[in-house]
Amino acid sequence: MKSVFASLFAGLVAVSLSGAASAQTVKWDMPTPYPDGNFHTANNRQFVDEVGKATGGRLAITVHSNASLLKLPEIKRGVQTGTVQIGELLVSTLGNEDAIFAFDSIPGLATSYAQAKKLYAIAKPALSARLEKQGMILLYSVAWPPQGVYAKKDMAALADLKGLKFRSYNPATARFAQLLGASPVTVQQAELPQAFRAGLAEAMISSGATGVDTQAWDYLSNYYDTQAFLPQNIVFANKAAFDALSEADRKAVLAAAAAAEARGWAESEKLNEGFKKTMAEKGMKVGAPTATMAAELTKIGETMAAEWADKAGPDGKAIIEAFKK
Ligand code: PCA
Repeated sequence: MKSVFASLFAGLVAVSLSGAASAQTVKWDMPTPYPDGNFHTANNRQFVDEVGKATGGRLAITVHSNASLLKLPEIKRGVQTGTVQIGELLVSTLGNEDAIFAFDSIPGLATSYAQAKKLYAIAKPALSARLEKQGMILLYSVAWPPQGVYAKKDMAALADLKGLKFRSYNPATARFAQLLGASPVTVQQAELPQAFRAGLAEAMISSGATGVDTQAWDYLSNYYDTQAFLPQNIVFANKAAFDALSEADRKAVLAAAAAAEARGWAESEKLNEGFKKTMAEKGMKVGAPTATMAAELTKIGETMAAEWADKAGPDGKAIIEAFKK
């Protein structure tokens, strides 16, 4: 008898607890510009799972991949105004607003994962402060693989791109195109195959990850592994939405974010060679840049580093100095 009552009572407690939990479930929407097969998206989904588990389901985040909810240029404002509570974007796309956000897109400055990680660690307080000032909190960053040059023919030099329509994805790659004597055209990753097929773009700089995501072999034929820089995606949240969580849930989000950052960087590095291999298997010519290309890249990098230092003010100067130490 007693045990029946005990289990009935336990059952009632469980029902009322789960009722309370679902009443308190907070739902966040998380737009990202990148598709489901992308490694950033996979990493974000794991972050979301871990947050769900660690908060006992109190915080449920829905990932909206491939620019399906908001397009990249809309994501920052979406998070800032609270239309969505959390989002992912390529941080350097904000480079016109403040050059600090483009710390990662200077060719030749940080060209390996170790260097990019060092640069990020140095720049992070400045990035965080700018987002906080605008009512947002930086949760984690993950680097794309090193950037290489995609073309439709064999090239001896980057100067061969002169006069071509060069797809750019941020102010720095638009400047890169100009310095090559090419015409920059902004195209989001989600629209790449259509843009190339329509002849709106003829060459670009990007990672092997994007080549594989968008099946570059259908519209491009050459990949020069210039390893120019490693641009980063950031995941960030609306500060008021974050502050509205309980302390335990805020801690859970930050812990899952730290894990996502470590995992994402490791994944990016681990997958990099495989992306290039896949492109080669699909028939693209994948190889090292020529000596001429390497020299051109160094020169362009020097110009862009000087321009960036001019624009990025004292914080920018401090970042470069600390990085070169
Ligand atoms: N892929 C993204 C940004 C950097 C990268 O490697 C893109 O091409 O849009």
